[in-house]
Amino acid sequence: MNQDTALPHSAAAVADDPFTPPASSALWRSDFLLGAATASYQIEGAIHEDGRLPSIWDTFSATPGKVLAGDTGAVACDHYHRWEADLDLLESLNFEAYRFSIAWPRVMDEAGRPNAKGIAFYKRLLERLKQKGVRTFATLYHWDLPQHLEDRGGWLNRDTAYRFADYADLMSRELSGLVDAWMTLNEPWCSAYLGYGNGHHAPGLANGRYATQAMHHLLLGHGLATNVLRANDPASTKGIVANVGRGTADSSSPEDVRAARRFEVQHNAWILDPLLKGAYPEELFELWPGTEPLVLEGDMKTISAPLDFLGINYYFRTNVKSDGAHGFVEVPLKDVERTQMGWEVHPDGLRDLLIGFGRNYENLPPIYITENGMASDDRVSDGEVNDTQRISFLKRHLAAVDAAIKAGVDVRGYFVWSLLDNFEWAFGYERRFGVVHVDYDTQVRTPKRSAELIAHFIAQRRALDGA
Ligand code: IFM
Repeated sequence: MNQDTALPHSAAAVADDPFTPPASSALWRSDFLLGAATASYQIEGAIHEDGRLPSIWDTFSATPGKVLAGDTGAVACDHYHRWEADLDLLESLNFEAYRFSIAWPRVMDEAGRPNAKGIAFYKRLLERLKQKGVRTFATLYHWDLPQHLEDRGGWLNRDTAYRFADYADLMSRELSGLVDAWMTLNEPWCSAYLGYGNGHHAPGLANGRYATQAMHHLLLGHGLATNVLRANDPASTKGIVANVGRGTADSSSPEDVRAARRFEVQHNAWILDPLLKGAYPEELFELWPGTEPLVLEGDMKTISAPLDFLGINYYFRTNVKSDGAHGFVEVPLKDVERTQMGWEVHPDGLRDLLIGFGRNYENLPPIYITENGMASDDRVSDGEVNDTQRISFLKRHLAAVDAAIKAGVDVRGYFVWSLLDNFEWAFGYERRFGVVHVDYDTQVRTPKRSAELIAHFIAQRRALDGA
């Protein structure tokens, strides 16, 4: 087992530890999993290697004006070639679990036949994680749809949901026994709304009706894939990951309170209601009249198949007021702490959402916080990165998780976003979310102080546990 003492700057980093949770925190329980997360397109690079096909993000990022500074994922963190060293780094930071995603265009050809070289990459990765005793959380879809499927309509085409189930079938036969937890989709809200509703993400379409139809096919794909995963890999757990947003009202007027509720309907209930209640929230279509998707008989039953866990990604809150009609408009708060993304730091939002989900969904499955973190303009100085805002951010969000657990919500683990600085979609490489700094010219990795403090906390837990 790696000790935190093996870290380059750990003695200095932990001398005045501003991170470790208080003894009363539920996070000291050794069965509360602490992990780090990444996603294929954001770290792998090697987009033309070993038979990988183009994805919608290759196309989108190569389109002028779509991504800041014209950045693309062509090289990213070069993880496809550096995966062994990256897993050694993960281990040296004492992370107990690793959440990563599989690139669909790497593992299947246009006819749906397996691509042995692409599959072998993920097999090697998983086998190495198993050797290291790291729990494996694999996401099937973190936004890199094969371009040939987009050319046939992408998520607007119902057939894509069935192709997704075929892909889940292949992966769960090939990787059975190596994955502890499967996640079908990462953040369907982003795929549907940013991809098809406002065009900020690939494939870059902007139409409200498209967004709801794409969401329906994404969720259908999730339900079909979940059944397949259950049949092929019964020992693993199966879930889905939703990004959730906290909306608060700018005033106590009934209109503003309704606007805040509708913000959360649009961000949260749009996904969680079909999954956990088997129906879309009616208020969604009051907010967006005339956008009801085409739903076939049996779809909602497929979508609401039981989940073993729910992944929750949380980043910030949005303060809103009524738009004078059915919806909401953002009223940015002044004098609040923000991150490099401009997102407000609001840990209470995570606590309140978790407690609210517990009340609203009587069949709420166990929860993992599958992403939480922040971007800052981190620089290496004398070989170190002192990311003080992130340390405080993570500590406060972990305290919010602890508060939710104490209020009765079953939260089983927490993954920091992200292990590495990486390709932050439309913002390219400028926004740094990693607990490990990446120099994109040299590909040198430098653990930030936040990483060292997390490693130190996990080492303390292990020591107490006698591990
Ligand atoms: O980088 C993304 C990730 O891919 C999905 N969730 C939000 C992160 C930060 O924007």
